[in-house]
Amino acid sequence: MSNSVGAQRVSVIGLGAMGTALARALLVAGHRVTVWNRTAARAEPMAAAGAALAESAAAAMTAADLVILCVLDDAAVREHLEPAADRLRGRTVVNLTTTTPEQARALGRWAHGRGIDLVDGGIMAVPSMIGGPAAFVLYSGATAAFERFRPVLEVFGRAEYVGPDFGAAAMYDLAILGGMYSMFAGFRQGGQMVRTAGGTAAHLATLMAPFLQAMTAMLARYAPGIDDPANYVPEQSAEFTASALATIELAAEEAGTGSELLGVLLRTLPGL
Ligand code: FVH
Repeated sequence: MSNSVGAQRVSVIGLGAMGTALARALLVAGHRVTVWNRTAARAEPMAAAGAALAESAAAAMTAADLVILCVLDDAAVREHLEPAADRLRGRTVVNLTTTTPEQARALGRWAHGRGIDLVDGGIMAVPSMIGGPAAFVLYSGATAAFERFRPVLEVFGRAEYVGPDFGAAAMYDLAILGGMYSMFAGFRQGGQMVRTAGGTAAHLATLMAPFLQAMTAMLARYAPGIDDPANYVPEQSAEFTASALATIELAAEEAGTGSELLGVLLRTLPGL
């Protein structure tokens, strides 16, 4: 056992790539795990690893005090939770399915009205990272239920509780992913640009990665510009930022690589 609360009865519904990794981590930590997956064959490896197979999603929900869902989307979550509302009363449901904040809030209101403790989660890891040092999971919603099961949830990775608003974990999750995709879009733009100068995206990656890593320190310094813009004094003025972006936009146009991304940045980024 890797946690101090002893073995807990935990059910995992959904054994895709991520649900399987979660169930495995729970087994490794010594918990009594019941699993269910829509396609039964996909659950067999987990049975071989020591999990109990439930005959239905409803049976999995009554087999544990803590029920974890990790299925495709909000519709799949609803499909299984709604008919099981009576069985779930008094239990904790942790939904690790990616949904929007509003979907998470609607599910939270639904659960609250039926005496179910809902904790919504956003997994900041790919399946192979689960249980490893770099994985972390954002949680929000029912505070006491989260604290009660925190030692169990920590087997997946660091557990970051971001508040009682059911939608908060999804909001942070999607905000972080938005930052990640913006970085990839910038790299794609840059890769296309350096190729017109005889370079390669592979070489650019070796140069851009350490620079961007150093720039991440700027996020915390820039945060007051978003949290408290009236009192924020930028280190780099709006004029400087606009001029830098206009130069990159012009270079992209000269290179013939398309410059839509820079246009968006010019419209959205004030001084840093
Ligand atoms: N994989 C990842 O890296 C990301 C990391 C961040 C969080 N996501 C979210 O986790 C949810 C599940 O993702 P997954 O990677 O496990 O996805 P799949 O391997 O495609 O498995 C999907 C499972 O969902 C089941 N499923 C789909 N529709 C239904 C339904 N209507 N009723 C019941 N289960 C359903 C599917 O079952 P089956 O196809 O095997 O029968 C799989 O178990 C997801 O929200 C990610 O955004 C993962």
